[in-house]
Amino acid sequence: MKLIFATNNKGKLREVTQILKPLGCEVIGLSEAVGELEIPETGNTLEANASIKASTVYNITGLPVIADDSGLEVEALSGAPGVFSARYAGENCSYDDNNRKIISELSDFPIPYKSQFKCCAIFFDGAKIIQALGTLKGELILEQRGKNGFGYDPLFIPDGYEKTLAEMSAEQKNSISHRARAFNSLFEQMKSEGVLK
Ligand code: ITT
Repeated sequence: MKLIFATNNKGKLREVTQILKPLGCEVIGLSEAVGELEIPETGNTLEANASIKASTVYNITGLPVIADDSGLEVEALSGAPGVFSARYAGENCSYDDNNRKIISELSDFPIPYKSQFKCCAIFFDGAKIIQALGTLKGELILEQRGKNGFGYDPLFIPDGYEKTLAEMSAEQKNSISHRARAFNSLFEQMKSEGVLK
């Protein structure tokens, strides 16, 4: 089955392509499917934003779409950056800007810096909407370690591990990540609802 993934995030596209390959799905990114498109994320929740991305791209293409809205919640920061994870340090900021901002804000707090990644994955084909949530709990460190992955990966050590997500291989991150959990669960539901062809 061919699916359009309503994302401009190359890190997400790489991960989800790998997660869905064994399930026989071909994933096409937004730039390949429709060219340049920025979708305003006006929702207050991951679910609302994932749904906005999926329905916007379905309305343009008329093809089955998957989307994900995801973010990092830091306990000491009362759940921030949450839905604002992508632009925590401001519009058009880099991953490095976001990581530096988190480091500077957390330096006033005692360790451990308990946190969790969340991912809301969604499927929409004009008729059916299916949704799944994945979570990964861990702790942040105040120095960036590792070059793999994207976003906050260099600061995040999953519970039960010593490496940051950015020090893990793509396969290892995909075996435990919030995104893999969300998309594997989404596909279980798609199979049982008969939309996976
Ligand atoms: P699209 O909306 O085009 O999919 P985006 O990067 O704007 O791309 P989100 O609005 O869902 O996506 O924001 C997710 C942000 O949360 C992302 O930019 C990272 O900063 C962070 N994030 C999400 N998943 C992550 C992961 O697996 N590792 C590290 N950071 C992650």
